[in-house]
Amino acid sequence: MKNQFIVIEGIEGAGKTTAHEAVIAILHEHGINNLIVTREPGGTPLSEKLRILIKHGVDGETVTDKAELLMLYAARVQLLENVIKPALSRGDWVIGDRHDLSSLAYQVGGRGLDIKLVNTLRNMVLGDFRPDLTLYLDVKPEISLQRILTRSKLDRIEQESLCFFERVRNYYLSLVSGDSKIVIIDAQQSLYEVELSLRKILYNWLAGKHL
Ligand code: T5A
Repeated sequence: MKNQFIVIEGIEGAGKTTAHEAVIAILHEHGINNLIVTREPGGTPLSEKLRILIKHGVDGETVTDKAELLMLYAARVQLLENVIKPALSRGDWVIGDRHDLSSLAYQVGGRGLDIKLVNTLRNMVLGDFRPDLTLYLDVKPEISLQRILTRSKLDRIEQESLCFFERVRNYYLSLVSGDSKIVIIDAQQSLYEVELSLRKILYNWLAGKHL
């Protein structure tokens, strides 16, 4: 199999960071060592600055939903053109912590922005570039938010209501069904069981079997 772009998606506390490590280990077991990891928003010097603005805003000023969307796509196009596409051209594998699906789930599903606006921006910025495989970790917000409550300080988006994360999750679920390049994983299982699921999916996928 030629090098691929694999993305891990899900709401806060779904276990993406943990899954990332499992995916890398599984690829190593297949002799795939030429890989890079990315995160969104972030992953380039400019995108990391935008990440701070997206997550924390600026004191005394409301971040509008449209400004949030534009910052996310500015960060994404920097990462795509300066890191992801060059890596894929070199023959490296790319493992992404979030990509474009997050904007549909959070900005359309969560914030309620018009899908036509997001699709127009998406087509202009990304064209037809899409991940080869997306692993969507599905978990109820009431469970995942419990997992992140131990953090000392929640950021601007993490402070959103349970209803917001329910809308995000429902939108994810609506996008996942019917897309053969997105696989859903039950992230309410134990960490061990999630890793077993990832292992099974990736072994089949790498062997070219239908998912
Ligand atoms: N955003 C991002 C948008 O709104 N639109 C976009 O287009 C994009 C790209 C990014 C923020 O930006 C928003 C979404 C986000 O709000 P971030 O810090 O990168 O910010 O946030 P997340 O990506 O959500 O990262 P988190 O760390 O919050 O979630 P993870 O990575 O899914 O969770 P993880 O792996 O760190 O696990 C959290 C805790 O839960 C435990 C772990 O051990 C850890 O302690 N855990 C489990 N415990 C029991 N059972 C399991 N199965 C567990 N899985 C994990």
